[in-house]
Amino acid sequence: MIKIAIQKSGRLYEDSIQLLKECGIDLNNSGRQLKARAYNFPLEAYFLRHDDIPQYIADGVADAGIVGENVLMEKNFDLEVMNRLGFGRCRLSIAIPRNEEYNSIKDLSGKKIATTYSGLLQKYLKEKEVSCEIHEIGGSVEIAPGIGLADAVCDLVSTGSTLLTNGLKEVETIMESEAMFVASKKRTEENDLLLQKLLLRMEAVKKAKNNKYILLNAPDETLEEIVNILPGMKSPTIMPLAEPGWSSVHSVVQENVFWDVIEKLKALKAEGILVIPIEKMIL
Ligand code: PRT
Repeated sequence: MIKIAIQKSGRLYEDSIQLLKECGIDLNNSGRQLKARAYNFPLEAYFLRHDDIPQYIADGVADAGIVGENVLMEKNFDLEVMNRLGFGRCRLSIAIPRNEEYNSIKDLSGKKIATTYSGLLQKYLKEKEVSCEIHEIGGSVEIAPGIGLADAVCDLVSTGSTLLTNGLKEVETIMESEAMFVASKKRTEENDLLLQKLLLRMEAVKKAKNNKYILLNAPDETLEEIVNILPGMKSPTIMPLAEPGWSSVHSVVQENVFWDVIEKLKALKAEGILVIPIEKMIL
């Protein structure tokens, strides 16, 4: 049985549960207990406060878990990063009152900055050779300048609307963050085998999200060029159509180059292009 730590409630909860579901793992968590067994995989989930998760994993109480990169970097835990999960994306930024002029980081010199991420902020300021007063607070960082507690803030930003509402503007980005699947270095060999099974599923789910299945019809004279821009997993499937001189091509295209590829296919006289989401992709 592997023990996986997941945020109890908050920004990473839904996506974490959804990811496990897509990996074929259904948790018996109807009443939001602190612990839940999976019906169909030897896995037990612990629902914890996000900030506590790295410590539980480092101590070997949980074998692995899902946690924001920002918290891992701030607390510098000795954990193994198994997979970057692509959700919970945000950035740790410094922000100042919107009406203040800002030219460079030197403008922060001597200022008081409120944050819950004093470790990362301190490291950043040291690298930039700027000296500031860091005021560590537990939450609601963004109101600090408005109530006279600090001149600037260093906090997580995703849409930027919290900064906007509080009359602040982002001036420096310290790091970009996303949720990560991390494992304890104290895990047993037996649990590592289960973890590898889970990782294979996670990878299949992630790859499927990053790729689309594509079907199209093309005249035979452009097939060779189409094959070159549609490499697929090994190579595309090509089948002749009932109409002489035409073929059907099936392949897989990465999401990040999708529209570029479509434009090239159109230029090569491809027609009837169908794009289908992939549920799982196992290489
Ligand atoms: O579970 P626990 O209560 O202990 O933890 P928590 O309160 O820190 O959890 P939560 O759910 O707020 O954050 C968990 C993790 O989600 C963070 O450590 C990040 O890795 C990630 N994450 C992603 C975020 C955000 N986006 C985010 N926008 N965490 C917090 N915010 C906050 C930010 O602090 C600010 O108050 O949202 C506000 C800004 O959002 P925008 O959209 O207005 O810019």
